[in-house]
Amino acid sequence: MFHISDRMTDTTVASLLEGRDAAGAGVLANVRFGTYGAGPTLAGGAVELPIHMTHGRQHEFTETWSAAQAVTTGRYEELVYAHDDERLFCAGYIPASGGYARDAERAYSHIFELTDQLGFPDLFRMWNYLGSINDPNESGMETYRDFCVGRAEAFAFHGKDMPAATGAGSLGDGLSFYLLSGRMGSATHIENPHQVPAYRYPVRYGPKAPSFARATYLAQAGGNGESQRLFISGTASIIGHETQHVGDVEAQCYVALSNIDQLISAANLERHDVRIKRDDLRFDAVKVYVRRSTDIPLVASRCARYFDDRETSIAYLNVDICRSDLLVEIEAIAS
Ligand code: 3EB
Repeated sequence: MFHISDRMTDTTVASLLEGRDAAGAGVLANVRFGTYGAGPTLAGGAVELPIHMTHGRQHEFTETWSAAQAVTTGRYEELVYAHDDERLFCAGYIPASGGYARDAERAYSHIFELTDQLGFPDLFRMWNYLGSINDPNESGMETYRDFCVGRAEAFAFHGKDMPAATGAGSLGDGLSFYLLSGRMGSATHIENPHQVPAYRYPVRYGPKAPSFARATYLAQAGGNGESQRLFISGTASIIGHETQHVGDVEAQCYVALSNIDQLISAANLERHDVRIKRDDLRFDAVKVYVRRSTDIPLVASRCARYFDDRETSIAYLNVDICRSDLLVEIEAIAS
């Protein structure tokens, strides 16, 4: 259901939710990681969402979410969506203003109304990219913490389980977000025993804790040959709830990768009753967020080794990260 086409190398690498090549099947959405951002639109029967995430056109790429069956599209409040029989893709954009809490709460409430109404109540993955993520809002609160307040209130009010997520900066203004949701009972959320669940972080990281799980496992959809997926959240150099190795990108990269290792260890998968074999897992759709552009070569060499970049597409994005002392954050899909 997913592939990245990288203009620079002209390769297309697939992590298809269907477990087979989706060429010719419909498309739910194209997320364009490029040189500008804008609100989502419906074009040619799919959602289009441009996000300002690259400094130059040579680094642009498109994440394409394919459909397994006929696609239905629509709009609801500030949201634009597309779904097939099994999955809903939904996107939105909130322009920058003095603060995000109220707008984020509204947007997430609309997401829950929409996913419930359309019969895709199980969120399994979300991405939130915020401009000026570490800068203060008009009342002096950091933009990311401000966003977390509204998101947490919506999750609490609607009593929803928190899925795997990425929170990172963008190079533009405003909040660009997109998410995937499935049928009732399709998602299993996973925590890392070495990390305090993000939703239980102490208040020193912000008045409301971040609302996400460390990973979400998406069960096999019935009978169409579709394979299972493990969506790994943006993962950073945090043990317990504390940032490790402030200022040392190599050590942060190492801790982030070992956090992924812990998350997908056989013992942890078993603990969460996820019946996939660690040794059979293959990574795809890896995205690595790097705060300082000069760190990218080092981070890339470490990630290429861990993920085996002959087999896996890895995109490096030079953007800020939610905690100002974090230098690198790594997400992936394992299947
Ligand atoms: C962390 O572990 C690093 O707020 O949605 C990673 C993934 C992070 C998702 C989010 C934040 C989010 O706390 C930051």
